[in-house]
Amino acid sequence: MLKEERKFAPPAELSAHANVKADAYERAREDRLGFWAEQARRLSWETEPTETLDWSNPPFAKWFADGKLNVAYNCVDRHVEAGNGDRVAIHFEGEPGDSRSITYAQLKDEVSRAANGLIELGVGKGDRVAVYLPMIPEAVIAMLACARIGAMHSVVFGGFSADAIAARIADADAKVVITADGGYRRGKPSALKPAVDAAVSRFDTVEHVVVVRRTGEDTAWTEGRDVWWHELTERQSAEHTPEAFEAEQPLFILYTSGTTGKPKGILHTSGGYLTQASFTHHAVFDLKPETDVYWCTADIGWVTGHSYIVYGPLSNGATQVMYEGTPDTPHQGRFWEIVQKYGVTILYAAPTAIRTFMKWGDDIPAKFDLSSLRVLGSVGEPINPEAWMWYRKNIGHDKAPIVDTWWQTETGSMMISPLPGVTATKPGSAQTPLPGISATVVDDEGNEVGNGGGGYLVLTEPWPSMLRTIWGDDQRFIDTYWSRFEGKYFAGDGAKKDEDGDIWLLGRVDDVMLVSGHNISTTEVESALVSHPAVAEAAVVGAADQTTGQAIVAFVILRGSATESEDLVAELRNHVGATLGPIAKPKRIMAVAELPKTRSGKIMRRLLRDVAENRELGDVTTLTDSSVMDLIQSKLPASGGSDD
Ligand code: 6R9
Repeated sequence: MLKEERKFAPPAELSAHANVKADAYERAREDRLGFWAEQARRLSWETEPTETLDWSNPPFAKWFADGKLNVAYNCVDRHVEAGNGDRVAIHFEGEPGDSRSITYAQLKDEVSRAANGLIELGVGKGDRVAVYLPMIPEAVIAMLACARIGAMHSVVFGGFSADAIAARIADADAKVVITADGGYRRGKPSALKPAVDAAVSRFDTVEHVVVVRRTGEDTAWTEGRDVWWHELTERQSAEHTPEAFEAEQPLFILYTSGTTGKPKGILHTSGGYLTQASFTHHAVFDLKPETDVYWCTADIGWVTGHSYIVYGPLSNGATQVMYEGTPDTPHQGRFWEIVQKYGVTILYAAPTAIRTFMKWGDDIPAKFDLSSLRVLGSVGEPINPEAWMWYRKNIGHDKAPIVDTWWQTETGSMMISPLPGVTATKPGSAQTPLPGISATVVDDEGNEVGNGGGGYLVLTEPWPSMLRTIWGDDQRFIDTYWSRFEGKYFAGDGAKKDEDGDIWLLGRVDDVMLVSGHNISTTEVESALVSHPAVAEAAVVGAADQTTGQAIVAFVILRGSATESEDLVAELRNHVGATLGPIAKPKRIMAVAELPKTRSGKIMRRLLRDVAENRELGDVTTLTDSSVMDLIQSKLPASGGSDD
């Protein structure tokens, strides 16, 4: 087990004025449902709910079932009605350097026009709308317009292939697709509509494709089906009266493949989802809407973009930054330049980005004024202690607390995380279930492990923003999440509890390696590698091995000045051996320039396993950049590492 002794107390000033203090844990423990009923009152309901949870038919939950609300009203109109119409909702920063700030009053008009536009196209309550857009404000507006009229959005990552779009359109039976001519990525316009055209041509069920003009490049056009977003919305009224829907009205479907298998359409509904997204955003980031400038760098097509760009921050009346492009365009300091420009106070990013910044070097963020930052967040993967410390020192200047937030598409919102004004944080640990959340670690038989023990992460009580099912497949919902351990939600992640009972995430259980009868977590070996000064990022997999069952194969990205050599490989192996014990020493270590990642930055170890075992690559449709795999494969001798 990796040992971590460091601990950082919350800043006194932040603690004194924290939105949520230590007593919240106590209150939630005493009366969990009462606690959530109280959080639901953060929202504006047309009909206040009197019921909190209906768990009479597990695992199908209903939260706040007799309440009625409009999600878009909660994210937009009510802030205008409260006198905050002039507050900026979104500072948009385009990759080429164009920028535009949208106030809540303007957002209300835009969302209303878009809602009226969708109605004109025949979209109504319960219909599905696929959204395939770059990171531009229209993505937020489109999602809220759907919510406003009770239609469900299904956002597909901009950049997925035509096949991936088609599979998602078909599964959800979407009747309208909202896309753009393109977006800017890495300094160039990158077309989006051709992939939509290719996907949509396979169905006769898609009635309209609405196209936002972003790049102005020539775009093929299907008369009668295609509609320009600006033409559609400009002819609409900016008035639209939001109808209140039942709390369990479906809000969206979001497909997750995780890192394996056929995508699952995760279904989220309205009242419970918004309650927890709003509460966690308020609690975990300590957002003060009057003074904070919040920035979540996630893509809108990832659940993090849904809950922490759209629904959480907007329901809380936040001012936020939205950035279209990549962190290295036009230079590797782009993120820090944006923090400086807008005086960003709260930053939420993924470990993969943080490790990349670490690789690029400390001198880059050092050139910018980052003194406005007061809370830093991490999400998407376990953050290695080394990357955590780098983030704290070079971005947070040793003062901003880091909140490592564990959650999933399925959980809808954050579940395990420090509270910045309460928790003494530990590098690499997500630590404690949030108030109102019940999570623990169990062994193979489903028995809770004691402190110091390891096993599987489970959630033991329902929570408001839980997925309600897998779209069209209740049985798969039951099988995937509720069958492994009786009465408990199986998250699919390995975890351990340290001596204080704090939770450490150890990676997906599908990725756990079995070496000579020992379970070894990918996260721990990767963290040990990253703690060596020559390594910026690492991915390890278990590859079939005749003597040990599986052998550990490591792919590493070296830091700026380091170069691959036999000596370095030997040193890294010994370093892992010294940190974790000889059993965890990788059998092979290869330096690579890039690792295969999903669009949300998760390493696709499954593909690395294919490489390490000399197999043909499995499904690569959710990979950000498929050329990465060619590079990695070209490094391997034809015999690969496998003994087969
Ligand atoms: C929000 C999101 C979910 C999986 C999850 C876990 C990993 C996310 C993490 C983390 C360790 C964290 N994960 N946050 N692991 N520490 N703070 O990422 O949703 O894309 O559905 O992925 O991501 O493995 O099970 P999603």
